[in-house]
Amino acid sequence: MIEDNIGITLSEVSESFGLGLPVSWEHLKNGNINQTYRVDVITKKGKRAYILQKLNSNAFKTPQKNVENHALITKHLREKLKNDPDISRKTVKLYKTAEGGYLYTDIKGDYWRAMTYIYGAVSVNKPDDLIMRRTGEAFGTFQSLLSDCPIALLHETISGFHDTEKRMEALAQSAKNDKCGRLSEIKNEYDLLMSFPAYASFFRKEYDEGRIPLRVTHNDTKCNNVMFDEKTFEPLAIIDLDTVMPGFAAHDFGDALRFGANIADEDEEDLSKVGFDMDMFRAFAEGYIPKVKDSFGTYELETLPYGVIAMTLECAARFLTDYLDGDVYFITRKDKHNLHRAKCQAALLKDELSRFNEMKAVVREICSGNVMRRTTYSEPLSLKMHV
Ligand code: GN1
Ligand code: MG
Repeated sequence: MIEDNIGITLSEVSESFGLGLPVSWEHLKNGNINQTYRVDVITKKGKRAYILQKLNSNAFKTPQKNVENHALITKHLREKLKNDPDISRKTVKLYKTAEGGYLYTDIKGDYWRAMTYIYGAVSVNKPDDLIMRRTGEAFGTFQSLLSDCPIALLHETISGFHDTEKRMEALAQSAKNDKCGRLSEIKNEYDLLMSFPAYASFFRKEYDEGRIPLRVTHNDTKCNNVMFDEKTFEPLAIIDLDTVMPGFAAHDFGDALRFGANIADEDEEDLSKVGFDMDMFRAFAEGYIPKVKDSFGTYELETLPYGVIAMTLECAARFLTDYLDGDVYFITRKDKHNLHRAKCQAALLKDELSRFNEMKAVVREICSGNVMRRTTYSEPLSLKMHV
């Protein structure tokens, strides 16, 4: 929902970052948490676009940590990409206010930041196999470029963000409270999600027992968080760095597939349309694994498919929790939106579980270099229709 007087607020924010007065603006509606706008200002060199973003202070309690993480990651990436002629489109710069901070607080107390607008770039909501492969390459490259980023300097912007067990406990608590009287509507999904405690605890145990490391991970690896060149569909930059934190690589792998390998949309109401596409799984894995293979141990690579199950279970639980709590976290765009999202993720989870052994076999095949069947990729031009 666009708030009243947003044009005035955007002007004030834009000026406070020294960008000038916007002559036009557009609300970009991809995200479920923050509010994002493109503003156009007139400069001596002509019209220039920037991204202004209002941080969701319910999700992000300490916005200063978000911008500090963002600045740290960007500095690290810029150092790695310093010889790349297209560096300005491959990293997202944060602008400073006259006071020297990365945040501006408006009259209502909301926090804003200003960032680079990447020219000649698009994001994709419904990927095809080529986009999935390139999304895999992009997140694999991101992972590998950040492998030596000082993890101890990163803040936890949301505590326990991908602590799946904690998410399941929160769901159980919300069901117990049932403060909106919605529990009876979600009983089947609730019982289904609660029946997989071993998947919910899998990564915590693997880490506790020293079998997998913490890495700098993105934690929100939907394909629409990759910007692609609008002509070649080569990946440019990874955006939405709010949840870059110490985490498990398999969660990044899994979340990308939860979103991108679902044949249907994330909130599809017709559950007969929901399903997990193994060709998309293979395409993403063929992009991602070669980029990380040398730095991950064999065991860590084998855990990647568990990330798909854990992230789908967790996301279903989060949507269901928010439905029970009265839709207080995710932006909702239609009636019972969180309920539809949760049902869709639960249906996807069932299909993923039936494909789990196949997922493991594909990962093993790619890791061994002994590829039995490679995805044949679509032509880049056909992608236009998915944007
Ligand atoms: C949120 O706002 P967006 O779309 O980038 C959420 C993710 C969920 C996703 C589900 C900070 O991401 O964790 O997977 O919605 N981000 C946060 O679409 O909670
Ligand atoms: Mg996000």
